[in-house]
This record gives sequence, C-alpha cells and structure tokens, in this order.
Amino acid sequence: MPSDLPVILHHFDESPFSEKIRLIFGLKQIAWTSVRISRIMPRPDLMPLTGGYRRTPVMQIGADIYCDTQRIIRELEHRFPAPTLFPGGGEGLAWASAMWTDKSFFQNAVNLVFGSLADKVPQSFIEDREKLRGAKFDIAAMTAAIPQMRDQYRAHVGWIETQLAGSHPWLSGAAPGLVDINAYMNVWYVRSNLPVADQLLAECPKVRAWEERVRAIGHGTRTEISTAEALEIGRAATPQTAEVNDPHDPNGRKVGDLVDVRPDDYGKIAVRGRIVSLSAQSIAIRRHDDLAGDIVAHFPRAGFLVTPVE
Ligand SMILES: N[C@@H](CCC(=O)N[C@@H](CS)C(=O)NCC(=O)O)C(=O)O
Repeated sequence: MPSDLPVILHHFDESPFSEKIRLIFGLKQIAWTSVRISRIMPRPDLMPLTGGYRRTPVMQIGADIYCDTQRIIRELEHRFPAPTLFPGGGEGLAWASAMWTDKSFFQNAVNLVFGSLADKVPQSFIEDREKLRGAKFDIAAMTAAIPQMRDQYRAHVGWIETQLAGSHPWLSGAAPGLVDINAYMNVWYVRSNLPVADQLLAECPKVRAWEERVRAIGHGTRTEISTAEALEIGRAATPQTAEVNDPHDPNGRKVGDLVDVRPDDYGKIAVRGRIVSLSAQSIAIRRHDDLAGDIVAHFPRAGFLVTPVE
C-alpha cells in the first residue's frame, strides 16, 4: 500500500544498520528519499521527529517515524509485500535472526573494526559513542582483543558458510530474504573498513560469492533531500496510524496510556508519548513537538522497554 508520502531514510553512508534498509529498498525495488545525517550528535532537525531516539537509521513516512531496523523492516514488508523477505517461509526464525546479527555478531564486528582502526578513530567519535553506550568506548581494549575477535568472527561467518552448503544461493533458499540482509550487514561492515576482510574469509568461498550476490541487489532508486526538508515534511503531515488496542497485552496497557519507550541495550533515551497502537511486535506513541508538530513514533517490542508514566 504505497502512499503519496515519500519513504524517507535518515542515515549515514557508513552505517551498517542503514545498509540493511538500503538493501531492502533494492530487493523490493523501492524509490526512496535519503536524508544524510551526521555520524555523531547533535542532529537538531532529526530529534524533533524522533523525540530523542538517537540511533541510526530512522525511517519517516510523513509524520510517522519508525525507529530501529526491526520496526522499519516490518513496515516495509507490510507496505511493499512483493517480493517478500520470507521467500522460503521460516518467517519467525528470520525475524529472530536479528538477535544474532544485530547483537552478538555486530558487537564482534564493531570491536574488530574499531580495534583495528585504533588511533585513526577521531576523539569526537569516541566521546559520542561513550555517551551512546553510557560506558567507555575503550579502543585500546578492543585492539588488545583483536585475536579473540578474529576467532569470534570466524565462528559467525562459519555459520553463514555452513548454511550456504548445498546448491542454494541464499540463506533462505532460492531467493534472497531477511536473513541474508541481517547477516550481510556485518560482513559489509568489516569489508568496508578492514583491508584484511578477504583474509578473514579465506576459508569461506561460499560467503565470498554470496557477498557479491547480496551487493548486486543494490539500493533501489535514491533521491536526496536535506534534514531541514525532512523536518518540514513531518511538520506538514498528519500521522496516519489508526488506534489499535491489544486485548492480550500482558500488562493491561491500552490506547491513551502515557508511557516512556526506550532501547534496553544502548542509546537508552526515553521517548514519551500516549499509546496509539499496540501489539506483540510493535508499539506506536503520539507526541507533540514544537518544531515537528504531531508525530507518531513506532518501536519494536523485543529489545525495548515500555514504562508507564504516573
Ligand atoms: N537496534 C538498532 C541498532 C542501530 C545502531 O546501533 N546503529 C548505529 C549506527 S550503524 C548507531 O545508532 N550509532 C549511533 C548513532 O548513529 O547515533 C537498529 O536495529 O536500528
């Protein structure tokens, strides 16, 4: 159900999580609008739209703001169902694969990349990511851990190699799907930053061939606008999200409740608003911002905390 409103992605080119979404645009042949944001805070035109959520990427469709790739991908599959991200079935495990690729595998790739870049990492970036994590971004410790990180990376890519054994070209079988996109993000990230990327895949010929196939999916059709233009689109639009209660909500939450929503791992900034829509996989909250107007922000449930505001 494509609408007249542009599908806007707030992202930066080096961002691996954004690469997942760019590839889904490619896979589904979506024409999208790119807003390049800075790699570090502040992001003064984006925060009015997200209500403080600061991780990258964020998708915007009018005054509806989708936070976290889990939630963005669910929306894209809903609005652009063909071709599906679940070509071989297996939808449940495909969603769950993000808990491997976005957490354990990603932390491994991050440590490998920044440990190897070492003194090339700008101080401003380190300080920004310390605020994001609420903990030290300890490059020296990452450098010291490189041997361990190589071992871990080998184990992660080894699973991809094993999954590709046999004649099927994709992790989901005959066609590319969400598991390919999720897993590829980390291989892309290491390849984009480390000259040893090929060496690290020396014993994984199927991963190297698969990597080329995923890259060839491309990014769909991209048009650029500025952060200020995106904010204006948000301000001029009305949120499109219908009110939906969840009769099975285990905590009795309902439309209209005032809540804080925040990630449970890093970038734990609370976004406050009134519930508009609720389900096992999604929560949408309405808020008002002086610059952005009325906004509905959408989050996934796994990996997020919802707390009532008294
Ligand atoms: N679970 C989040 C993780 C996103 C994430 O960690 N993105 C990185 C950039 S690739 C980030 O937010 N870095 C800090 C920032 O951009 O402010 C998702 O799936 O969207």
